Amino acid sequence: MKDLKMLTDSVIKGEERKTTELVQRAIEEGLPPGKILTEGLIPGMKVVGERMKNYEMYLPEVFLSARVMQAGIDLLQSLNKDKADKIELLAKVVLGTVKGDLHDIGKNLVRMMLTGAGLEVIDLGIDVPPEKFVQVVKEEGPQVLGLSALLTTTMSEMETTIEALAGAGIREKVKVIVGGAPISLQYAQQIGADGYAEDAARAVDVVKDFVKPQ
Ligand code: B1M
Repeated sequence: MKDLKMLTDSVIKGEERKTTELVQRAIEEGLPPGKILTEGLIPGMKVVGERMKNYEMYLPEVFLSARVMQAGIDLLQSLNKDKADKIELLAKVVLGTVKGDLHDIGKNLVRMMLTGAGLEVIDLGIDVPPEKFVQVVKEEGPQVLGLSALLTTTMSEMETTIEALAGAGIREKVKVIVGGAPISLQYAQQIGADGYAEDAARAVDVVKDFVKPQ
């Protein structure tokens, strides 16, 4: 496949079978999964986001594109899993999308990249309330907690979650990394997070830095 534009278009159009076929073909042709993701699938969601903002695409179509994007990511992940199994697990990360927020594509990418990098990830899914994060951090004792938010209306739940960790007396036991489209380094610092990553690849760097032997 000369370029990945066909793949980008199939995400925009919400064509599931075509998308998975193109991802499969790209893999067979030896393209690196990271390239398929960043130059094929993600640009498609970017266009969908712009069209959504301009009222050129509505929720049912956005849902379709999101499902197709996830199918493409799942295929890439199945490829990555084989590699991850051979790597010794570095540390444990609890991950989730905060309360009130149903967006999970970016969070799933973060999970996929962390897993691929040899970390054990406990994914709590979407719409996760602060008390659930606290409970799982207590039970599982992860070194890192990852919070994702895509809405300006839900990003404050990150701060609420950090406060809940402090309230439960476990804030110092876990490093907190935050990310998602409306989040910035400045915001992360403002709410007392330990780290911020702009994308899934950088999230791996930040988490690895957290858990590296001192
Ligand atoms: Co929603 N949505 N959505 N949506 N949606 C956005 C976020 C929006 C920007 C669209 C727009 O208007 N242009 C807008 C938010 C505006 C705002 O808050 N200011 C919006 C809105 C308004 C809404 C609804 C309110 C719409 C409505 O109902 N009227 C509603 C809210 C539902 C809810 O959550 N309660 C809603 C619903 C939906 C769908 C369900 C239809 C669907 C989500 C499906 C799903 O996730 N399973 C959806 C989608 C698909 C989008 C857009 C188009 C794409 C998001 C996405 O998956 N991007 C989005 C527009 C956009 O972002 N361009 C939009 C691709 C993904 C790879 O990127 O998630 O940013 P992203 O993840 C990145 C980084 O952010 C980072 O790494 C990832 C990539 O490497 N990252 C982390 C993410 N989490 C991280 C965690 C980390 C580190 C990095 O550490 C832990």
